[in-house]
Amino acid sequence: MLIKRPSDIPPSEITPKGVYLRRREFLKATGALGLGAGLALARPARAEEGRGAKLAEVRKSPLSTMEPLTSYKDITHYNNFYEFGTDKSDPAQQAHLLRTRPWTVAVEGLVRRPRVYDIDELLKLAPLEERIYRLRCVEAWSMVVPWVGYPLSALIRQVEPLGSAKFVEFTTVLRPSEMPGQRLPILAWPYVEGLRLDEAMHPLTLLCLGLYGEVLPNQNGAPVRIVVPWKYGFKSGKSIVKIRFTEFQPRTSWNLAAPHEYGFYANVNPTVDHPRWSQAKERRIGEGLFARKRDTLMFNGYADQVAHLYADMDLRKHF
Ligand SMILES: Nc1nc2c(c(=O)[nH]1)N[C@H]1C(S)=C(S)[C@@H](COP(=O)(O)O)O[C@H]1N2
Ligand SMILES: [Mo]
Repeated sequence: MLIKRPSDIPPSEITPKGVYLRRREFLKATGALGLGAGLALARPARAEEGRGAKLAEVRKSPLSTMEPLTSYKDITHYNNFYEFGTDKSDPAQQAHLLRTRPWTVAVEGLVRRPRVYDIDELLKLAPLEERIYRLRCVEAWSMVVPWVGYPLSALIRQVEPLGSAKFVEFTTVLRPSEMPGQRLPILAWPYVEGLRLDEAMHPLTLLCLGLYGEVLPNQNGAPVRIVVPWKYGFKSGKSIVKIRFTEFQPRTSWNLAAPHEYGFYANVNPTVDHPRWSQAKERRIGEGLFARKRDTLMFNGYADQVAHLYADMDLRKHF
């Protein structure tokens, strides 16, 4: 999101100079370790070498959208995962560097039963469901993704939040040796996101372990990520290692980087523009740059299920 432009304008025309410079530095940083763009191109990206392991016993959810799915190829090759670089194509090239096993997630803070979960425990904690959700990025594009996971509430119930817990903070793994973007001051690493406890408990909020019936590809946040379908994509932290319950609103990476542009709530809202572009419409990835844009829907189309969470809030103020 540091590339502050609508995605359908060629970067050469509009990319701010600072971003160009950062990108050059990024290539230098990765190049110095033999991981530069040239080499990465010479070697096939992991996502093309084969698909992930199939997940067994995945039920279909009635909460899925019926819209046509974005292709596996687009979902895995058009990514925001700044730990692997700021270009949409960087994560598919670089994310194989991340070792996703062994992996644990510490669940801590204001809970009665804090616990460290192994990824294999998380895979079995609740029945896996396929949930087809729209994903709306703050950059005014969208996709339709068949996620696999289960409601985050299943995990939250196990740890028993205390009455004082009002927010949940999600922290991505900090591993600069495997995540070249973390060697650069792109964001305050590790990536941190957060939700209010009632948002985290909402049945639409997923603890996500897969897509297209398979384990999550690294570039989509393996081995475990959050998916909050009514909020802009940046609220859904990838490759998380910590879930912490707090009394006060967490300090999140994007909100710290640019508080006037990326609010804590970040609910998809066509009537509240980003300071530098409209949020009224979106481009659906895979339809081509010249396809007609779609109208962005309030709460990304999930208003019936989630509007009540914000009944007394001014969504212009709490954007
Ligand atoms: N750790 C981490 N999580 C992240 C991001 C990131 O850069 N780092 N990008 C966010 C943004 S802006 C979006 S749109 C979604 C993209 O998810 P996808 O690549 O699986 O479509 O991931 C979100 N989660
Ligand atoms: Mo995004």
